[in-house]
Amino acid sequence: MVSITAVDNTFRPVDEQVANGTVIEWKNRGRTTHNIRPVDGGGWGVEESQFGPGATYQHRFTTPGTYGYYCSLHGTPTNGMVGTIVVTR
Ligand SMILES: [Cu+2]
Repeated sequence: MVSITAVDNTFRPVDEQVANGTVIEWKNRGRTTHNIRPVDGGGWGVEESQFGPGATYQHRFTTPGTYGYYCSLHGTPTNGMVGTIVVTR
């Protein structure tokens, strides 16, 4: 499993590369609520109602590619609280 931390107001690390099939866990270590929204859709991610301080969210990507995401409360698809997952073969 690979861990990504959400703080106020960035994801750390911003860019992460994982092998296909790896579980990724995001943990909110900030004091405020965040969310995770995929830039290109796809049905993964978590809404702020489920991602308050201390909450975790896990997802496993099963298709290689580049997956951008962002927190819509503190960013846009291209700016602010954004991150990228690169899934390799
Ligand atoms: Cu946020």
